[in-house]
Amino acid sequence: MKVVKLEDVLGTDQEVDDGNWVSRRLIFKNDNMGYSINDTIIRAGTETHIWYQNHLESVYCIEGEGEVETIADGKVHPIKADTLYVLDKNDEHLLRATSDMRMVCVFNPPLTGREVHDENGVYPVDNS
Ligand code: 9YT
Repeated sequence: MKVVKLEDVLGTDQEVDDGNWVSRRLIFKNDNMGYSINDTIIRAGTETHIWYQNHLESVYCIEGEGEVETIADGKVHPIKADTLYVLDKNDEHLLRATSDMRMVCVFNPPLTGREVHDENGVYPVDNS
């Protein structure tokens, strides 16, 4: 087994800053677990368009407050600590943070570790 500490990821290339958010990538594809896990901070006052067409993602909020608007139905889902949202239909959405939000993000298939969003809020499919 292995133990991964956030402090060992900070300041390395496993810490990916996309402006609206900074994603600390704890395990990813090379760990061969079939999923990846990030500890991500969504910065206060931001709105991010996200549409993971190639990945399923579950997001557990452990700090902060904000909301998710699902584009297909226009529903707004308040998110705060101890709330999990599950993008089980590759849902296109807008993520808005009222305060800094700390999220535990699980991706299937796993991220390679270096992804940032493209202009449509998508991470590319990894065929390697
Ligand atoms: C919650 C969310 O999807 N934020 C965007 C960043 C992404 N989850 C990541 O790579 O950690």
